[in-house]
Amino acid sequence: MFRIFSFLFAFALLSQTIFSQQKIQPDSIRKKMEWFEDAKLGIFIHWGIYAVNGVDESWAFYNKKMSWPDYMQQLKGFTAARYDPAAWADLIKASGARYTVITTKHHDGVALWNTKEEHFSTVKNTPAKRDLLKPFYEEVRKRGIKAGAYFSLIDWSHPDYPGFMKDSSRYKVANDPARWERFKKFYQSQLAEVSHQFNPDLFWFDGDWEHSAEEWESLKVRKSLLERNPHAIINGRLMGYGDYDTPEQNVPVSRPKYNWWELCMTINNNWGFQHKDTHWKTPYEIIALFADVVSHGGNLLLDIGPREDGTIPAEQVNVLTELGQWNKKHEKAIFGTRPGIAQGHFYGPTTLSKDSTSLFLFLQGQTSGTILLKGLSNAIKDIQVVGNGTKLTHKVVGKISWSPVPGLVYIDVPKGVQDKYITVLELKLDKPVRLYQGRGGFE
Ligand code: FHN
Repeated sequence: MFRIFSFLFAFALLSQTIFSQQKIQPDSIRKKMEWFEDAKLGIFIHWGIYAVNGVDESWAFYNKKMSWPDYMQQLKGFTAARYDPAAWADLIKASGARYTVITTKHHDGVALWNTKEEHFSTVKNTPAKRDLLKPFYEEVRKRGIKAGAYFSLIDWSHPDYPGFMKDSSRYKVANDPARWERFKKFYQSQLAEVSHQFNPDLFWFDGDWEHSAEEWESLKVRKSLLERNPHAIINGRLMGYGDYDTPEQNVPVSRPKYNWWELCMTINNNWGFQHKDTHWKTPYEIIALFADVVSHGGNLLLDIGPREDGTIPAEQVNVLTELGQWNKKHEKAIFGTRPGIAQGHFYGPTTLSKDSTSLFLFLQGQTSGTILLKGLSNAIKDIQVVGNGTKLTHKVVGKISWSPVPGLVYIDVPKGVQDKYITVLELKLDKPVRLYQGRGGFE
């Protein structure tokens, strides 16, 4: 009795936590989330004046690594002189990404479009002298890529925004509500500009942690964006009023509980361009993480940080290109798939086709030899190496004809069929996947 009570109590606590974070009922957004669920890969772009000196985007002055005036001096060096939005869009397309999200403004408050508000922008305050978003959105849309807008709620450069440095703020909302009202009006009109000028398919908020949902007026903001475009998707950083969860940098080790989620991750250690950061992940590492994310039902939003002149570092171009070639070869195992089977069945990432009659196994490194699959109740009709067509043989061992316990499946992976990065096997099943998770033996 005590155990049942403890279980119910723990369950109630857990649901309360989940529901207090996520205010939007999954069923009410299921339809509009379809493209997102199938998309799997997005390219994130952090572009701003921080690329001039290669310092932490906005955080450099907030964390007092440099003064705010010194940070803002970078406005003078931001030229976008070699910015080629068509080439950016080509690269994103080549990576296999189905959507992209670009910083319309980061926490430093510098807008990349021609804002009508009295505040910093690349148009008014930098030698670039132009709206950098419009041509980008046009180019990506021409290629059938969904267009997302990163928007920082925080604006540490705005005189009416409370937060400024890590150890000081301008004022407290409770002490000067009229000033906070002015800021809210300002940020909501900038957001309305983004919404009306670019009609993003996805709004990617950031920085909600500094204020409550009531202070930001999250619900009102959500409603106004959806009035303009009812199909727009809103990320989970609007104090509970978003559509999906956004872990950052760390790949979840088990499947998150949310219906939809997206891992945002850098290719080196920073979001924006930094000359000294050479800690690049390799294409293999990115592809392995990508397979892991998709296997857990998530999307990867992979970041690039262009230089101030608009050129993209060669290492980032290389990762996107290699990832794209791998995606092309393994398209059916990634895009439009559903999360795979639990780790106990197979120790590696897996995905399932939408009808779950194809099971895809992702083999780390240059795996060859015999691999094992446990608890698969289906008969396997056929096994092929994805993208090269080689048929593989397998055997089922230990099946007792009169018991529901399936046998162990051993698959032979010969040398020579391996992909340069991650090899994928497609197992065609007799019916939609059925898994056995009992304790084995005579049951
Ligand atoms: O503070 C930002 C950071 O600079 C970067 O933009 C990332 C991207 O997800 N988001 C914030 C922290 O969560």
